[in-house]
Amino acid sequence: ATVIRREDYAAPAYWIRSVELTFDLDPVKTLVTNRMQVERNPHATTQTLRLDGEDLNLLRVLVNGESVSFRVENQQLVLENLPAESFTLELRNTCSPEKNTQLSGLYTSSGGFFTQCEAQGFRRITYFLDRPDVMAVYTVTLKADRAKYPVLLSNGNLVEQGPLDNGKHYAKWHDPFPKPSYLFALVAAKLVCREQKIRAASGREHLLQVYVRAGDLDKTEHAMHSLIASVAWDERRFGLSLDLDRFMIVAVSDFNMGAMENKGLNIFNTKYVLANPATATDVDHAGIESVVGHEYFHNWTGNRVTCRDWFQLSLKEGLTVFRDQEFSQDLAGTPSARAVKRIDDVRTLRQHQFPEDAGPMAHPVRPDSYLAIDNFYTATVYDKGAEVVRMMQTLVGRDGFARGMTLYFERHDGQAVTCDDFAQAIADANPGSALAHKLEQFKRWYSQAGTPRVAARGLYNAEMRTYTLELSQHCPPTPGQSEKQPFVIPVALGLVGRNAQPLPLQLVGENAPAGTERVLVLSEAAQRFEFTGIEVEPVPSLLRGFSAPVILEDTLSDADLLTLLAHDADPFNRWEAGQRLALNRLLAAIKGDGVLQLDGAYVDAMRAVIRHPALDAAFKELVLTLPGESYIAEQLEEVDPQRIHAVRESMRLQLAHALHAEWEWAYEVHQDQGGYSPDPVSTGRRALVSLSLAYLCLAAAEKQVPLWPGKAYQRFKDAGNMTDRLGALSALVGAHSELAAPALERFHAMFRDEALVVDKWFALQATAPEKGGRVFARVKTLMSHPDFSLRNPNRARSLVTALCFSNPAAFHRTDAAGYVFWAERVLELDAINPQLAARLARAMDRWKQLAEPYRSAAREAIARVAAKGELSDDVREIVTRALA
Ligand code: HT7
Ligand code: ZN
Repeated sequence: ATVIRREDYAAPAYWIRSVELTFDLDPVKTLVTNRMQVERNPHATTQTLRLDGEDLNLLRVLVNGESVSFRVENQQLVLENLPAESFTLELRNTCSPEKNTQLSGLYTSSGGFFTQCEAQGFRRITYFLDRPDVMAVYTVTLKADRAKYPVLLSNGNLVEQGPLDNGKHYAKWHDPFPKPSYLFALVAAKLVCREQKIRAASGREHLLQVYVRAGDLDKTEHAMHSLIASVAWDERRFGLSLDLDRFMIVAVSDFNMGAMENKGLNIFNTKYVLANPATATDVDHAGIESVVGHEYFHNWTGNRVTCRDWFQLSLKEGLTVFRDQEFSQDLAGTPSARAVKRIDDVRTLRQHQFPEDAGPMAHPVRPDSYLAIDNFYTATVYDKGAEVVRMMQTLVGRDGFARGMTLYFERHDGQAVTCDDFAQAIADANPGSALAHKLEQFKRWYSQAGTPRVAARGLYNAEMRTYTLELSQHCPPTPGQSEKQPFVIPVALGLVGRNAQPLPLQLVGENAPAGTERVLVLSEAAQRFEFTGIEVEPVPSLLRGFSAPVILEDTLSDADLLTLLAHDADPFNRWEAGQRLALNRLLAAIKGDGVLQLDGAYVDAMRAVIRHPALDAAFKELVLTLPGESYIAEQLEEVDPQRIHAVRESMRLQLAHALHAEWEWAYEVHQDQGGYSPDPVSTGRRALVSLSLAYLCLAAAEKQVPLWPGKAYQRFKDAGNMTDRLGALSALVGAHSELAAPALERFHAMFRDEALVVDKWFALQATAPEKGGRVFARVKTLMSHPDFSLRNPNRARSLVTALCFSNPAAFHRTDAAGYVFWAERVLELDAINPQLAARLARAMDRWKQLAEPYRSAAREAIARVAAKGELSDDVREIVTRALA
């Protein structure tokens, strides 16, 4: 195990300009012939060529057609005494796709062949300079049994195909765009496809294809629709068009992540392709839209311009997440629907990235070192990276950002570049902007880890009619970074009058107000901003739209928060005020005597939200959903997961009773009219109906009244779509109703052949609110269910990951049984699929925050994993950091 450091980057000693690959596909032993045109890098200091290779059987090495001497050491093929300038290097090797349970490289799934090469899977197919700055033109010939593998796909254009002897056939593909090896892909399988021709705004015609297994064709319409929308959006918003005649998506049921942006041949986890109203929820539909968009957008941000090295991963991932978030917001349309999407994205960031930034795996958006690069496909690189790009847009404006993107492609199309190159292009296209003035300081967002805290204090001077806002920032230490320099933080704000009107914002020294919303730039450790002409004492609405990934520490009172909840013109801050009202009550009880007594002010405010005539159902549902247990835990110095669970459950129950009439009303008036459509309005209505039903069942369970559980069971049986069916089932399970067990049984019987629905069945049980250890016991029983397997990542996640990450009260037990379960699963998985094992290992990241007896038991479990001799680098990196 070697630590790789960013500061050690050096260009390769050789370039590979083109590759001809031939695959004789066989599950047991696939033969790979690899002919490369290699060129010496005149600037390199060494003449030794070291090609990466892993789990390969090397058969032959020829240089310009002649045998040469070579050696294999440390998973590298080493060649010396090579010709002075350019030469042909031909290799032959075999690999075993069927034995490849890691799902990295070439592997089999449901009887077909698939590849996953990012980040370092190509070296598990053949020896290569497997690094993103080596870009080559690929020509690929696939040979395979025709009956078993009728579809043969690779990147680019199909140039030839035909029959071969012995029932085999072949296909030859050529990709004209030079690409790094991580973007290579092949598929050989029995598949069918939905296809559609489109004419882009540029006038060029393209063939779009979505490949799936034969029974799944009726679940491809939404993915195709999302792909068409993605092509149109990138042309409209950024002037970026599709550069290929054919663009393919292939669904595979064994996949470590969501999807992969291989050039012209995206490979997707089935979860992000397959959907119809009967099997997929609204959330699934939204996930498909954003992942299809994300992978498509990578064609420019990632493929045409790629990363120089893996430390620059956020160059493509942060930017592409930003682009897919903007895409979904633009498709959502109305300001309210856009805000709902933004709230959702911020919730994700807070749930995953904030804890990461506060734990042992904290790292900068552009990390400095790694042991296993697969461990750095993180919320920080993706989601915080997207926030960094969003802040750039906030600082230069939407048009300025589009100009910056244009300059970025003018400068770097066809290159492998760095995060610095990207930021430079955005700044250079906007010379007068705050970004350009403070670019070096702004780039601390790339180099400093940790979530900054911004403290805000406002002082109103009624006599002078001024309002002074004092802002200060500090960032807590993170592993390896004890001191932090100030960040450039855009703070979008408005001032709300007590009588609800937005106040004009004029800083002292300015001639006129600059509207009722503006962006302040906090770049010092502390700064004051003085507004003039403020006629009434305002309530500050800070960080509107979550304009920076920071934790805001202000002094807003309950009354201030109630004002913002009722009147803020910014929907994000309106939601935020509602969450903070709930959080304040939860935290007071958790830190106090553990008893929460809901007050009239909060209940009345929530009642007003539910009954509000102008608010969208989707927004109401977000306001009325209490902060999650993990998010609550992040606000505490010392965490007792059982206490958090008890207090939150008590608040849910009181809300269920206090607003009973409102839940009934909301349930009745938001019922679907007409057929299913996953648009934002219908989605919001369904979400509010499901939330109402959950509260109604909860209230009924306590009073042992069967009316609402009965209605929920009926709705579960009669539902016309999966969103309503799962909503009703989840209401029964969440209330521990007697009807939950028969409903679960019925659900399984209905969908036993739909793998993605069976995943939901497992996940629902693993995330049910814990009551007396029943949920944990059920998960252990489900481990032996005939449908359960650790080998399929979706299935493993649906039960094991769901329990360990999403059900704190079931996982963190005083008898430590949850931790023992975790350690056993991590070790078991590590032998099959280290990437997946390492992700599960991270369930213990925040162990140091736990109260006793959890803390000691957690440390012991982590130490037990770390003590195991044969650990993968992936898991070793996680547990070593956790124990440090
Ligand atoms: N760029 C893709 C990353 C990815 C991946 C990384 C490691 C191991 C397996 C993987 N599958 C896909 C996904 C994306 O961000 O678009
Ligand atoms: Zn991506």
